[in-house]
Amino acid sequence: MLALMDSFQATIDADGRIEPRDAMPEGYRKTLIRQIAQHAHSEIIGMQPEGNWISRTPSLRRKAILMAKVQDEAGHGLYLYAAAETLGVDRAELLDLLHAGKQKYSSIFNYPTLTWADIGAIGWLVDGAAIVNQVPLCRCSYGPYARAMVRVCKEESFHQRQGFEILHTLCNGTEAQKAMAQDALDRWWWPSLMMFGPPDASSTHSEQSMAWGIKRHSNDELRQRFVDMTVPQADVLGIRVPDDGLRYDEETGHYSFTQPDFTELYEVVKGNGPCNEQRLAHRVKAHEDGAWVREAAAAYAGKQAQKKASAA
Ligand code: FAQ
Repeated sequence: MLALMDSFQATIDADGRIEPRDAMPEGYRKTLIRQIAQHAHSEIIGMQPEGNWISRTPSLRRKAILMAKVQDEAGHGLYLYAAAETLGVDRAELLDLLHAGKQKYSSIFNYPTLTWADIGAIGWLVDGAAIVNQVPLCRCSYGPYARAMVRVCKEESFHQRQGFEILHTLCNGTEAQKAMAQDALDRWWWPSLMMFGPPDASSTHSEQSMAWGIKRHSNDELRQRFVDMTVPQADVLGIRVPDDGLRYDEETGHYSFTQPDFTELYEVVKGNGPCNEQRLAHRVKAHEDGAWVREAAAAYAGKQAQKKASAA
């Protein structure tokens, strides 16, 4: 066993990939299950805030685009549950844990989408933050997670552009439309910064996850990267990031900015955000309503297996 663990460490040290059949410490396996499951749950719960606008898009073109985007998020959830299953868990088990409130999903999806501009803000800011967080995960030390991330990131960058384009249209429309875009930025800016997790000093998992090559950058490094990328985009839109402390530092080449109120993040993660109850109740109902589909698929697979066995 010691030799097997030596080979795990040697692979990590050489920046190689750990594959499902390789030996791995139990802590590594558990950390990956926690993070990948949380990520998968975020993708499927993340369909709800945007799904809320599919029947109310301003045009047929916008409806087709939004439906495709929401469907992509479902696909991301599926790749991620499949990646988690390579670690020896079952997706049904992970969903039960989500429904029982024992596994988390991203805090960001507990905020409401009040106007059409919020759909633009989700694409621009939330998918934008997701890209900043997930591009380094394409180099994660666990092979199946890293490979899933490559395709996810390609799709997320398309999502980010569609969100930006919605806001660009609004910002070049009437005064009322531009005000709607500003209001969306005002409400989504701080929750987007919180998506990167607690500050490094309070992050429980970062140090170990970075040593194992699961995370490549700390929460604060990625938050900074997101601010540096996004502020010039807000300038292009002609709307203002709601932070009086925002300054560009010529010397460092980075923006200094006000940190979000992390007590709000902890409250939302604990279940006290504006939409936590609604999101989970909707998810549980969708799961229960879909039981007959799962049962039918299992019955069909059983019949096919029987047919194959009797033909052999
Ligand atoms: N929300 O020690 P750390 C998307 C928890 S996908 C909720 O720093 P870690 C696509 C954390 O789990 C968005 N909980 O943790 C899309 C831990 O609690 P635990 C999801 C949070 O894991 C777009 C505790 O706090 N992306 O947006 C949050 O090292 C549009 C201590 O934190 C991913 O999941 C939070 N924001 O770093 C879909 C990416 N932050 O488990 C639809 C992969 C922290 O000990 C529409 N995940 N916590 O009970 C990651 O990169 C990491 O897991 C972090 C957290 C960075 C999220």
